[in-house]
Amino acid sequence: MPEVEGGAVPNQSKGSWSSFLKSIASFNGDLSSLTAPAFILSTQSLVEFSAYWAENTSLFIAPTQERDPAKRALLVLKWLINTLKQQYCSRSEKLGSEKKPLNPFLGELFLGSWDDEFGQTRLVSEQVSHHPPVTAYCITNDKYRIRLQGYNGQKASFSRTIHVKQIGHALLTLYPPGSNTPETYLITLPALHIENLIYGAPFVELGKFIHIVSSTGYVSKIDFSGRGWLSGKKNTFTANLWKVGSSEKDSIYSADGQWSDAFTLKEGEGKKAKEITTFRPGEIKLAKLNVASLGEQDVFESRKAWAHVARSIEKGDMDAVSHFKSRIENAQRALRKKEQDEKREWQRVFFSQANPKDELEITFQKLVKVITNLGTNSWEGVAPEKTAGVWRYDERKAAQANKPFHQEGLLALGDNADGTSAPVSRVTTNQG
Ligand code: HC3
Repeated sequence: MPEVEGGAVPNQSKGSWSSFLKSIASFNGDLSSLTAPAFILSTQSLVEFSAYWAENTSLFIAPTQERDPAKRALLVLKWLINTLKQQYCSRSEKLGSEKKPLNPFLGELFLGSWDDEFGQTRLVSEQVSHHPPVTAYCITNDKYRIRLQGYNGQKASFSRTIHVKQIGHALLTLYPPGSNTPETYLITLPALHIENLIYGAPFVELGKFIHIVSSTGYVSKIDFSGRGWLSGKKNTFTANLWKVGSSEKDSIYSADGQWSDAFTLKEGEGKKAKEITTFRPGEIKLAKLNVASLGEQDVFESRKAWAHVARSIEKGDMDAVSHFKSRIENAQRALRKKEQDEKREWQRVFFSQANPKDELEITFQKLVKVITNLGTNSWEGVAPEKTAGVWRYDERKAAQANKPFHQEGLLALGDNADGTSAPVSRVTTNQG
């Protein structure tokens, strides 16, 4: 890895950025083990990222209003392409670069809701595993009878830059107008890599492809090509939607363009395709996510739990950052030890392991087969050994979920119940 080439790296951080780049070149694939300089640290934890799936509430609920199954599948594709800008560009656009998010601790929660003309869309995001790190989420709009749930972990490697494979998948379940029979869409997750590291202003580019397969018999494939060979434009993609049994060449719909800027939806495929509409994700109105104030949050809720760390990052006080991180990490270690001694497992508040007998799982297995039969995939959408299981939203648990979410309370974060700080026994942190 060459030396820092200036760009966005503050003068006083050039040395630490250079060391960071060197450490990346030899890292072991565990993104949380990277020690990054203060200017590139985010105050936001990865559990918050689940919100990107449904900030465009109008597009999220749109398929529930469409009677034609092929058009419904197209609306799902349109919603998904539109989420990509939020998922993969919004932080760079807002903060000038992709920062290093906080690594969620086991049991960390991010809860919120979008309350707008489409009613309430509720978000629940929970860190269900720490080794390996896995975040599960569920987003539900009861009024429009639609739910997205999923989970993901990341596996990173280094070759010229950081490459990240996402392990996990998402499941969208909805009811077509007037129907009480649910339909399900299985969504795979894109591979990504980090560009522009050397200049200290990293951003994400997507690679390879993803699929959406539906229980109604449609398949969509989105191919990502980064900066297009022909157009030279970033974040380019092509997408096709076809009926299972026919082929991509006989697509009913297609789309191409830039997922971060403008793309065109078409009827048919290739030269014969007829333009339907051109879409600009940047023009979509995003709903505001309502999150409880810090005073109202449970100690396991992300922004409350990381408040000291976030404030220290904002102040650029790295000693305080590592002090407060160590406090959480040490408390977490103590909890894990206690669980081991008492031979019990940490209780997840909203999620459980999938039950293979559930209707959703039977549908899921059929959709997995559809993807496998496409023969294009070496996806890790179901690799239970890499995600500590297959995680699903558990209605029964959720109905009982009340604050305080865990009896361990403040102790889980290294604070005493009276609000004083527990001593930091070992100041070793692998975050930051
Ligand atoms: C790779 C990533 C963490 C994972 C982020 C994920 C895959 C999380 C799930 C969301 O649905 C989508 C998503 C978007 C962005 C992904 C992050 C981009 C950068 C971050 C690395 C851990 C940071 C590497 C450090 C640095 C300084 C190079 O940015």
